[in-house]
Amino acid sequence: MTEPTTTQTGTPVSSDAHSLTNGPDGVTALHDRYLVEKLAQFNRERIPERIVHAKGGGAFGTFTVTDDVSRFTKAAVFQPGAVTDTLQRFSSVAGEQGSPDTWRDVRGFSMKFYTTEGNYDIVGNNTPVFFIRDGMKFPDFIHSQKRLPGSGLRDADMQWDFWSLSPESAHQVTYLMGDRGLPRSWREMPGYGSHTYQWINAEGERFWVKYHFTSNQGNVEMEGAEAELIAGADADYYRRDLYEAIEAGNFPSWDLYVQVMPYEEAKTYRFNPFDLTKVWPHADYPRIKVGTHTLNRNPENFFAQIEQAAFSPANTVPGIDISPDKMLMARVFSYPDAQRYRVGTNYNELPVNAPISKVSSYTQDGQGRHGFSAPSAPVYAPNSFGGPVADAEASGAGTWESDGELVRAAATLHAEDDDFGQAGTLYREVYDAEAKKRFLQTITGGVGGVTRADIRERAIQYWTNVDAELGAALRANLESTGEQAGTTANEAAEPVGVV
Ligand code: HDE
Repeated sequence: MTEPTTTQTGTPVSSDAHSLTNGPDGVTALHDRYLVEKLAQFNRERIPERIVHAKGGGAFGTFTVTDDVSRFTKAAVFQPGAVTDTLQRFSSVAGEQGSPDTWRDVRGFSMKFYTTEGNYDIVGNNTPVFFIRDGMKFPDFIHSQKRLPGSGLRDADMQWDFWSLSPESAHQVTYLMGDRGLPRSWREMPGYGSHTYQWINAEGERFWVKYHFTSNQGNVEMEGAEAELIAGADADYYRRDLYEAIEAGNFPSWDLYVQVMPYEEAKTYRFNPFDLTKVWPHADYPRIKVGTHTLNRNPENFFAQIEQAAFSPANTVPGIDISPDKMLMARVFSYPDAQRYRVGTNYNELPVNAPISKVSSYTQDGQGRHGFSAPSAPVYAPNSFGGPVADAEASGAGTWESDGELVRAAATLHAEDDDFGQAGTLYREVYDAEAKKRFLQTITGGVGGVTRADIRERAIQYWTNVDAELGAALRANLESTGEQAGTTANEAAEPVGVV
C-alpha cells in the first residue's frame, strides 16, 4: 500500500487534487487548511538569492593531504595523511539565479572542509586577484556591474565608468577579458584563495600564505562566440557538466599548493603582500604542494545542500587565520551577516553547514533553533557550573602587530605598489599572440558598448596604462568601426558580469 500524503504535522489528507468547495461548482471553504498550507508553503519555497554569486552548483568531496606542510601550520586538516570530507560550490558572480553559466564573468570557487577542529572554508575565485582593495567600495562596484535601476538592464557605461575610475581593477579586468573569463567548465579551471592568509605552526611561528588549486583536468576555455551560443541553448551548461561527470564516476580533482612568505618578510617585500590586486611571483615564493581535492558525490537535494550552503572566510581553524588585507577583514563580517539574513539566524545548524566537531556555545534561541544543551547546562560565561571555557591556546588564532591613528587611507606604500604593472605583465608575458588577439576583440566589444565619450576615452586610457600598444590598437579598432564598434566584436556591446 502506498503511504498517504499528510499535512506538515503528519495527518493524512483526503485529496491532492480537489479543494474543499460548497458543492462541486461552489465557493472554496477558507477552512480547507490543507489547501491553505499547500499554497502558503509554496509561496515560501524561495529564500533570497545570494546578492552576488547567485547562480552556481556544487558537490561533495574528499581532501587528502599528500605532502608535509606541518612546518608551516598545525591545522589538523593539513597534517600528513589527513583525509577530510568537503563541500564545494562553483558560481558566476553578477548573473541572477537563472542566468546563463557561460556569460563572461569571474567564477567563484568555494570550499568547506569539515575538519575535526571545526569547519574551515576557503572562499575564492578562479582568478588570483580582485577588482578593488577596500571593502568600502564593494557595494558600489557590484551596483555598477549589475542592472540600471530604471530599465533593469545591464550597462557598459556603468561598468567601464567604475573600472576606469578605479585603476586598481586593471589586473583583474585583464584576467576577466582574457580567456580566463570563459572557462570550458568548472572542472577545467583553477581556484585561488586570492587573499593572503596566516598559517601558524606548532611552535607558534607565523607565515603568510596564498592558496592555489590547479585543475587535474587542465585549464580549458571557450571562445566568445561559442559561449554566446551555449548561453542561449543551455543556461545550465556548467551545472550539468559537473553533475553528469560525477554521476558517470568521472571525478574531477584539483591539487592544492601554497606560496609561503616568512612573517617578517611582509614588512619589507617590494609590494604590499596584503594587496588583493597583486599576485606573488612564483620566482619569489614557489608553490609547495599540500594535497589533492576530489569531488565524488553529487548533492541529493540542490536546495538543502547547495542553495542553503553558507561559506565564509570567517570560518577558520586552529593554525590558520586571516591577514591585514582590508578586503578580507570586510568579508569576515559580510558573509555571516548575509547568511543570517538569507538562510536564517541558525544557518549553522543545517546539516550541510554543521561541523562534525562538537559545538559548545553560549548562543541560544533565535529563529529556527533546534539544538540545545541539557536543561542543567549554564547559559552564561563565566559560570561556576562546569560550562565550556574559552581557551586561547586551543583556539590557535593568529595575530599581527598593528599601531597608529585611526584613519581612512590607503595602505602605506611599498616600493613597487602600482595599479598597472602586473596587469601589463599578464597581458604581455602570459598571453600568447592568439590570446592577445582574442583579448583585443573582447575589449573592443566591451568599450565599444560605452555610449558616453568621456567614459570611452577614459577606458582607452586605462588600457593604454596597461600596455601602450594595446591602448593604441584599441583606439584604432574603435575608430575604424565608429559607432558600430560595440556591435561588431564578438561580445557585441554586451556588458559582462563580474565580481
Ligand atoms: Fe564575496 N560575497 N565579497 N568575494 N563571494 C558573497 O556571501 C563580499 C570577494 C565569493 O559559493 C556573499 O553568502 C564582500 C572576494 C564567492 O556561496 C556576500 C566583498 C572573493 C562567493 C559577499 C567580497 C569573493 C561570494 C553573497 C568585498 C574571492 C560565493 C552571499 C570585501 C576571493 C560563496 C553570501 C558561495 C559570496 C560579499 C569580495 C568570492 C554578499 C563584502 C575578494 C566565491 O556576503
